[in-house]
Parts: sequence; C-alpha cells; structure tokens
Amino acid sequence: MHGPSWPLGGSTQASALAQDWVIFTCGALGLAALVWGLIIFAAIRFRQTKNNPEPRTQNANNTALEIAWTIAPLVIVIGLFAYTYHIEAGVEALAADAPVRVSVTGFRWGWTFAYGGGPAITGNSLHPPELVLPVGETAAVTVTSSDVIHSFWIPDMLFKRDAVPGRTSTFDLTPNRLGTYIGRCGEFCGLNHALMTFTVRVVSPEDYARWRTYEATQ
Ligand SMILES: [Cu+2]
Repeated sequence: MHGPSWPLGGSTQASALAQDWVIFTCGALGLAALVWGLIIFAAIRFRQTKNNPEPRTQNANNTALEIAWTIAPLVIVIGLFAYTYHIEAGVEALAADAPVRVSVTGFRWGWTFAYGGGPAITGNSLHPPELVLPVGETAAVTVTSSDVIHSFWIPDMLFKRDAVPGRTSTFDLTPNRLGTYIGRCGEFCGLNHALMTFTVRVVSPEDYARWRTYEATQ
C-alpha cells in the first residue's frame, strides 16, 4: 500500500505533474541560494570592523540593476507559467479511444465505480469500494455526485477532481505502477466525510481481464 510519499506519482499524468513540481522546487532553491548567498556575502564583506569603521557609500539608485531585477523575475514567472500550461494541457488531454471507461459517482458516504459494459462496484464508509485498473492502459474516468459536492482524490496519483451533482467531469488516468493506492474524498461533505475512502488496485492487463470475467459472473 502506497501512502503519501515523495511525489513520484502512480500514473503517466502524475509523472508529468511531479516533473513540474521538481522544476518549481529546483528553481526556488536556486533563487534562495542566490539571495541567501548575496545577503551573507554582503553581511561579511561590508561588516563594520576596526579597519572599516564607517558605512560604505550608499547608492540611491542604479537604473541598470533595477531594470534587470524587474525583468528577471518576469521572465522566470512567464517561463514557469508556460511550462505548467504545457504540462497541464497534456494531463487534461483526453484519449479518443480509451480502452477502459469508468463512471465514478460520489455519495454520502461512499463511491460507485461503474465500468462501461461491465460491473458496478459500490462501497460505503464501512466497506470502502475498490477501483481496479490495468497498468499501462488509459482509463477514461467520468466523475459526478448524486447529492452534495465530493471530490475524487487519489493522493499518490497527484490528482483530484470535484464530483459535482448534476455535472459530469471527465479526465484520463493512465496508471504506470502496480500496487494499491489509497483514495479519499477531498471536499468536506458532512459527518462521515473522513470515512469516505476507497482503494485503487493497479493490476496487470491479464489480471484485469480475469477480474472483469469474475465480476461478470457475480
Ligand atoms: Cu465526500
């Protein structure tokens, strides 16, 4: 069972999002090193000593520097925005012919996973349901709710989508690691919100086909 961890992600979409996260984090660390480095350098280099009793000359302005430190952050922000936009466009893209189709319905307090032309798995807070997906295959997921707003959330897949009554929201999920993942409701929806869990079991395509056949006979 994978709990919250270093965000490797469990799907191709999550890997793309994790990559974005790493770029933001490395960028922030690089910038922090520059700022802290300059502060520490200035504090040591220009500190008051016996040989340097007076403060150095203070410069009121430096136009070239001011232009540089206005443009540099703008360039960084625009770059991060463009890169994130590119990543999210890929994450939000829908495959035309996803081999797996699942309709997710949230309700107080549980979930139903209905497979296109196949079984519908329902569970509640006492018996959380399990979503079974084949590894390496794209699942087209539609999310809705039958009462109040819930949110379909698999923390390790780095993805959350609101389940809004009267609306259907669609996204693709392509699991790329075998295992069992914890799922939760990510939107406070009432008394048993915290118990509104589910699991996602990512299996081989062969095991998935066997599971579908087994469910069909139940
Ligand atoms: Cu909920």
